[in-house]
Amino acid sequence: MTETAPPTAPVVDLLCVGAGFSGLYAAYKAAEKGWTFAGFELAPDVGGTWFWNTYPGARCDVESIYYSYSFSQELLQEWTWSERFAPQAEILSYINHVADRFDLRRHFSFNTKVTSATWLPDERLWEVTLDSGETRRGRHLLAASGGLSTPKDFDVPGLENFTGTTVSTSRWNIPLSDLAGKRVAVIGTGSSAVQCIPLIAEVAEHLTVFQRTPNYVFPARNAPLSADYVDEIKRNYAAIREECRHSLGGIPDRIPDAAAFDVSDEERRERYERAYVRSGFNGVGGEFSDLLTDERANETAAEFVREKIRQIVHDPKTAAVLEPRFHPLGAKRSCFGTDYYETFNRPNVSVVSLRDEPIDTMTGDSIVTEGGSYEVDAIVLAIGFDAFTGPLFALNVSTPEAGRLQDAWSDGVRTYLGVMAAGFPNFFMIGGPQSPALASNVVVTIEQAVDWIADLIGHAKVVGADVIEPTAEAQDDWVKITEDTVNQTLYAVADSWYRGSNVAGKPATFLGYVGGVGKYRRMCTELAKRGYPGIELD
Ligand code: FAD
Ligand code: N01
Repeated sequence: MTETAPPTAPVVDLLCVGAGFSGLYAAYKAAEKGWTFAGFELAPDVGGTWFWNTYPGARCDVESIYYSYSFSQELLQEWTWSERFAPQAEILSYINHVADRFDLRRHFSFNTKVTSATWLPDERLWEVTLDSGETRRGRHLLAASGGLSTPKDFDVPGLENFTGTTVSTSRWNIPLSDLAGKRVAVIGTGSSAVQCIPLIAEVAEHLTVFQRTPNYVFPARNAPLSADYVDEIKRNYAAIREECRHSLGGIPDRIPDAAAFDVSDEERRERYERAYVRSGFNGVGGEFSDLLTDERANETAAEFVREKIRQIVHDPKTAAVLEPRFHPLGAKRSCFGTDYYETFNRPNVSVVSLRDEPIDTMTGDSIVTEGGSYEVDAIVLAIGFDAFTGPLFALNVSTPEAGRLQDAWSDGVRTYLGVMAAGFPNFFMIGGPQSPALASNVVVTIEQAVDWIADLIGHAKVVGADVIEPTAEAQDDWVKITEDTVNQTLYAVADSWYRGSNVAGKPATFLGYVGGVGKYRRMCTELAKRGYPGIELD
């Protein structure tokens, strides 16, 4: 459905970019409050991440029963997840169901890209320009544009020479059968690659995985959900979701009762074995209290995973290449796969270590590394995203005084609570950089952000203010809190998209708040109760 706005389109309360989990909940909230809302979505339909990422094997790695909205008890009761980790198509069906159930599509213009957003100080309004050239105006601007929605540039040398099939996981547009009987290369070994590699291996004549940094990959242990289990969850859904809201990562906490060296070597090993069977974010990486703060402790868990790889992978040379050695466990996002390491036992699968032989260039039919030449018919790029700032900078958000957001952030991201930015009045980010989104069940972070922003806008209306803007001091304090928090952890020592190091030239800022969604919620709620100190209302 495409809404064409006439030039005289009315000023709305909320302009919103994006129709994924964030934008849809924002539209729901606006309708609940009786506020006018105009949303714009580049894609032809709702879904965001789950519309775009249709590669084979794509599914969530936060359990479905938590990775979904909690704002409606009726919705929780009427939707039934089929698997522990829902596949992409099921999550997309769910999002479509939500859009229909709450009549949210009517608030959005699809196939519509926002190309710029400019603050008009005299009118105290935002004006967005669309790719059609039309403009729309609104009192507040919501960036619901996603943290992982802008694919990273194809920064692989010589790709333009390659004449075979090229497909990226984040914009997958071919049936898997197109790769059947082909010599396929997958470049990258992050979460997307870990999910698609086993399925591509099943159809390809030969699959060569080009790995730069080996990851810690755990068995997802996906399974159908039994009717009894679903009934039990549904009976307790309200309480379970409340627990998620006050947790560390947006899933029920499993608080470790010991540090890694509080227990004997034997007990530690047994506990890792049990955690490995349990899997998930409360698995091996969450077994002891100091795994994300103490390198020696972390190394015990890392070595446990390396041992597993050596047990699973038959060829010792292949196992050695796959063993993660370049960052602590959990410092980059751990991956969850099905038969990932087992796939490297197949006779038609091999791995090339790009640390030993970087890619030099490509020819029409080969990837040429410093160690050799690999003939392939198809290349799958699983190289990730320009996280958080990619989509935000593409919005070209600007004010006459502060200039463009990308200029204000040229030395690194600076936000207030990951929600607002000093110098950019009435501009709000949902699941933005320096919010807990990066290290959480993102839907929990999104719901909290939308609720808090709506309360703040409601408060401003009550006190008769049109303009909401954080002070530079409050923003400095928040940036310091995010830095101090991450610097106490091993997240600080790894190169990853978490800190922008996957994109050439991107300033290094850790892009999340890792103190936990529960603690963050308490801080935000307290600030609201105190009348929003740190935010100027005019
Ligand atoms: P998105 O879903 O990214 O939606 C943003 C939308 O904004 C997109 O549709 C985009 O087209 C649109 N948009 C952006 N810029 C513009 C513009 N200029 N004009 C118009 N439209 C624009 N998180 C978890 O917590 N658990 C998981 O298991 C999990 N799995 C993931 C798996 C994959 C493959 C990926 C890529 C991410 C995963 N995530 C996961 C993170 C996921 O992105 C979030 O959970 C969540 O879907 C984000 O929702 P959103 O609405 O904020 O952003
Ligand atoms: O991307 P990534 P992703 N040449 O950035 C390599 C979520 N997600 O799409 O580590 C060669 O993690 C790069 O190597 P290195 C989740 O939050 C969740 O897989 O930079 N290689 C790395 O191996 C996740 O963290 C799920 O050395 C290049 C890989 O490509 C986030 O999305 C599923 C390269 C990129 O890994 C991103 O995941 C999918 C180059 N030029 C995604 N550039 C779930 O399971 C990059 N690489 C729920």
